[in-house]
Amino acid sequence: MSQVDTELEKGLLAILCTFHKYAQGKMGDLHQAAFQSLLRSELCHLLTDTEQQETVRMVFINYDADRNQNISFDEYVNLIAYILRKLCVKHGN
Ligand SMILES: [Ca+2]
Repeated sequence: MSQVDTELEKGLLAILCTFHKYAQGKMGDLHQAAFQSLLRSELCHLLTDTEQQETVRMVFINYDADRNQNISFDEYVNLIAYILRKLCVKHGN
């Protein structure tokens, strides 16, 4: 890969690296506990109630589109897209 140095490229790599930091299992997906750790540690300023087990469970259920009890990279990207849309609205765009 060529040198990555723009803010957007750094942000995109941070999204990818954060997923892999927490991903476990054969498929490299996020189990519920790992997903919870990711939300609590990495998204606690953008998502509310990340300390609440029930809130995290509901987010997990909402984004586990294929209901296999794991969050795949594509499902994680859907959550990231949701957060980005929320930020866009918040900032009036
Ligand atoms: Ca899934």
